[in-house]
Amino acid sequence: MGSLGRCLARSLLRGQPGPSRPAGPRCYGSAPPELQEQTLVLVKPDAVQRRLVGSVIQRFERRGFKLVGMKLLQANQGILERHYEQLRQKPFYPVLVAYMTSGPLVAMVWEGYNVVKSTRAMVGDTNPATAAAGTIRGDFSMHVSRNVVHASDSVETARREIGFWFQRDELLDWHSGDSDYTYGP
Ligand code: DAT
Ligand code: MG
Repeated sequence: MGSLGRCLARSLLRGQPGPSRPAGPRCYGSAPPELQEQTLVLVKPDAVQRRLVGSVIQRFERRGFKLVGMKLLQANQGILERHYEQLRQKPFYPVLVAYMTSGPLVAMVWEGYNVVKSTRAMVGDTNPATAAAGTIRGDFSMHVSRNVVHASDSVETARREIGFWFQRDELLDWHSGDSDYTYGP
């Protein structure tokens, strides 16, 4: 029986009384909500210019998170005004928007258990000078104005930001074959 058949069989079994859910591959549709947390990651224009896109993606893949949306685009002022609304009063805001619209960036949505918190830890401090070695900013950048990536800072912010950058039908609902090895029963 293929994995689709096994998933189907399990979801039928789940409806019956008896022992708890059998061990084995988890069916995507049955994944509990905490495994479906999502966050927005932007690979900023400096990182695209420096050919760092693959290195950033590799870190999230290695960690076990699942890529559910990705696109290359040149952002316009409108989307950046919404994305960085909280920073409008900051002195660096005009320069930040000019830089973020200056060239292509890669927008991605990553999914998994505690992905928002884990991603912030993987990205490191806003200022690369204080970002720990081993973090993306700590390994790939020097100055706060060119700190390689953006990552949502809370589950609620992630929900809002994903809505700015992606249409619902641009996010894929797919079963990741390695989930039996990255999550317990
Ligand atoms: P983070 O990206 O870690 O969530 P933030 O939301 O405070 O940090 O700021 C958003 C971005 O603004 C940050 O990634 C880089 C830029 N930025 C922040 N402080 C800055 C500063 N003092 N000078 C220039 N750019 C700055
Ligand atoms: Mg922020």
